Amino acid sequence: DDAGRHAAFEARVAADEFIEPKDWMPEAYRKTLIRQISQHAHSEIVGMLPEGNWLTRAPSLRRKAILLAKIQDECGHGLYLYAAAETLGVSRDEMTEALHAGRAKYSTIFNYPTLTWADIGAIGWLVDGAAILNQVPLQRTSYGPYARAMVRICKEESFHQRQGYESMMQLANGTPAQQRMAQDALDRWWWPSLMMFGPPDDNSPNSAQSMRWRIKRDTNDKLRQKFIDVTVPQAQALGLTIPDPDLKWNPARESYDYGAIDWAEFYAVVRGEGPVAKDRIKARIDAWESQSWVREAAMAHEAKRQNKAA
Ligand code: FAQ
Repeated sequence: DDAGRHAAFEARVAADEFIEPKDWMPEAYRKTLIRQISQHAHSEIVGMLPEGNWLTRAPSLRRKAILLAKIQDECGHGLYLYAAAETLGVSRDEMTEALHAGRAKYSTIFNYPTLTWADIGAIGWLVDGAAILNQVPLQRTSYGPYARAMVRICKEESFHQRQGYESMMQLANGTPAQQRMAQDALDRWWWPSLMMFGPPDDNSPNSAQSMRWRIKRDTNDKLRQKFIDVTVPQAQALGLTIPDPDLKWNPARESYDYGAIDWAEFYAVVRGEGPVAKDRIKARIDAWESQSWVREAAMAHEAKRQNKAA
């Protein structure tokens, strides 16, 4: 009966077993996973746009090759994640439709513009750095296909973070103009990066249930603090200043205290009011429409192949 299946499900989750696509699961568990995984997939795909903005203007062949590879990795991450969400009974087309119609969310961070080349380094260092901290625990999330997708994604994000930091090192040790550019990028990306972890725990409606179901393995605030603690020494090593006058080591907590995050800005961006939110969705819709011939050609080719086989 339903109560029995429910209890068995809860016991398996509590024992850290993976739940697989054909296993029974509560409808709310399925829904919250579709929500989180599809948002995550959309973030990877929309996340290609700010970086794509600099592809034709990368300062050297080496930097261009690295950036191309990184953007292609993000596309691959989106594909693994869409495939993981599809195992829960939602189609790729439904998810795409929801994104284009403004019904699906994607990370707030990708609604900010990439104004200079240093932003590409800052994204690798800070945005991929934040993404890794959030995603390493997700390798042990309770839904098997999501957890397995995260393993490869984390390996690639780790390379992305390193290349971003290396690029920042070059700028931070460069000419005064390059140093100013690096500092300006840190100034603009620092606070939005902290917002990637989501609202504070006491204002995070999904956290309690997602933690109980072991979809999330750590809370938003805990991961945000961890990110700050690992990133501050990295900024110091670059000789850059984190734009937070209240940032201070707290020996009792063995962590950094930090200043107030502008949550009004966060919620405005979540509502779709980010600086370049409209351009991002327009770019996705334009790509979907102008590339429809590729999908049609692939379908026609497959139909021909099947005819031949028959
Ligand atoms: N942006 O109750 P909670 C990347 C929403 S990394 C937009 O705390 P939850 C790599 C939240 O959905 C970025 N919305 O929610 C890359 C919820 O609304 P809903 C993607 C946000 O789910 C690097 C409401 O606020 N990573 O792409 C945000 O328990 C470079 C209440 O929040 C992931 O998606 C936000 N920042 O915790 C690519 C990681 N924060 O859905 C290219 C997986 C919260 O009820 C270049 N996701 N909201 O309508 C997660 O870990 C979680 O979903 C959280 C949010 C932690 C993001």
